[in-house]
Parts: sequence; C-alpha cells; structure tokens
Amino acid sequence: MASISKIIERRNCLRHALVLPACFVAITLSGLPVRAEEHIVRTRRTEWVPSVLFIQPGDTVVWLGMRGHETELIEGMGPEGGAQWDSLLDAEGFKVKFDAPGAYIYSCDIHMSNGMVGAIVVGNVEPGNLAAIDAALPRVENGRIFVERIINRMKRELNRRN
Ligand SMILES: [Cu+2]
Repeated sequence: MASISKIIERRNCLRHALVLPACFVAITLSGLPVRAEEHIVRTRRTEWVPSVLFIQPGDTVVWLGMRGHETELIEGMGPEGGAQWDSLLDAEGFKVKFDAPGAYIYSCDIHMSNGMVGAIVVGNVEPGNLAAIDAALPRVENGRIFVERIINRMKRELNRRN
C-alpha cells in the first residue's frame, strides 16, 4: 500500500503536469511577449511577392531583389503616425519596422505604371485607415489602376480573414 507522502507526491506531479501547459497556452493567447518577426518581400520582375502581406505591430519588413527598384509609401496611404519610407534605388535589404496598426500601400515609383504596387496590413483588426486610402486614390497620378487593384485585393483578403 502506498504511503501518504507518496500519494501526495503523485498528486503534485499530476497538478504540475496539468497546470504548466495551461499557463503556456494562456500566455500565448493573451498576445503578450510574442517575439517580433521579420518578413521578406521580394521582387519578381515588376511585382512584389507577396503583393499583400499581413504582419503584427513591432514586426519588420525587409525588401530583397531590389536591383533596379525602390520602395516607398504612397502619399496618404498609411495610418496617421505610422511608418513612412522612401528608399533609394537598388535598396537591397531595405528595412522598415511597423509599430502602428493599419494598412500601408506602397510602390516602386519607377515601375508604378507597370503595376509594382504592394500592401502591408499591420495588426489583426480591420485597418482604421481604409477610408483614408480610398480618399487618397484620386491623387495618385501614375498607375492608379494598379493601386486600386492592390487595394481591392487587400480588401478581399481582409474579408476572407475576418
Ligand atoms: Cu521597380
């Protein structure tokens, strides 16, 4: 017959076995200290791959394959107080850290009329600046149709996710 102390020991083990995984799950679901990630956008001729990228606040985007290209936020197409960028030409490995949630529409200015437009969505909630992006669209002079196409693709992907 097992002694009382052995029974208690077994109970404690059982308790730890149950409690530890539960703690782990709680921390993960609360969205607390999850490590910031780095995401890569590559060029394929005059396209960004992926053309629509979903990331979390605090993540960084790195552009690769940038010979003959540059990347810049289209005016008025990022959230207020969010990252703004305009790289040099041949900006291999250019990086932007995104802290503010929202949608960011960017282009390679040189190839904008070839459709070199991309979208980055930061955060899990519906971006708060979709109306502002729509309002900024008429001000785009080159390749507006491609900008519109990427905005629509982004909205479709947002609908699919929500
Ligand atoms: Cu380009």
